[in-house]
Amino acid sequence: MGQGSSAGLQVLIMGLDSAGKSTLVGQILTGQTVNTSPTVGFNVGTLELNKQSCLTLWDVGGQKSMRQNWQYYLDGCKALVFVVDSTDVARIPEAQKALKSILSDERLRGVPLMVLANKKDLPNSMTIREVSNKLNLNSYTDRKWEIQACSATKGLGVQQAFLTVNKLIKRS
Ligand code: G3D
Ligand code: MG
Repeated sequence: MGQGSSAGLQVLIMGLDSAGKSTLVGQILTGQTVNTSPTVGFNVGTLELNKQSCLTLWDVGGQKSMRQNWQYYLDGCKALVFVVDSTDVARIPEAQKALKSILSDERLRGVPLMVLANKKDLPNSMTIREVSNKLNLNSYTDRKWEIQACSATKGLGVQQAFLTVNKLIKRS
């Protein structure tokens, strides 16, 4: 991502395809549930939290074929938001591997991590404790991280999530 592309702090939104990344970004930027289609390339938008804080959100496509492109967005990244479909028990090992792989990149050293256990409106969604265990978050001792549940479609926990992201950046 280019340094001069925006004034905001660069925040990367990642996760497997269908986790709800584009819905989340649509919800926080417009306050509405937007129709999404599988993201090809990326979506970008600027979120003004308050007079002092402005986040530039990069929503990068999560399909397997896109993941090799993730590395191009890492320069200048101030926080990583990793979105998980908390109803998708079958794919959480894949999410764990994808997260581990991104975080092993030198450019993300010390960059804070926000994990969002999305789709909490659905029955059978895993608790944040379960998601946290399955993603092995306790192993990430060399960066600040947080996990919260949210529902991107209902807008639950979404505002709170980005306020936390901002705090993590300020403290990192
Ligand atoms: P992605 O950008 O991570 O690939 P999308 O994911 O934002 O495109 O969302 C994938 C699907 O999950 C969409 O459904 C979307 O409506 C749904 N979704 C996203 N967030 C939530 C949530 O919090 N709760 C529920 N119940 N569904 C959610 P479709 O049907 O369009 O594929
Ligand atoms: Mg998408």
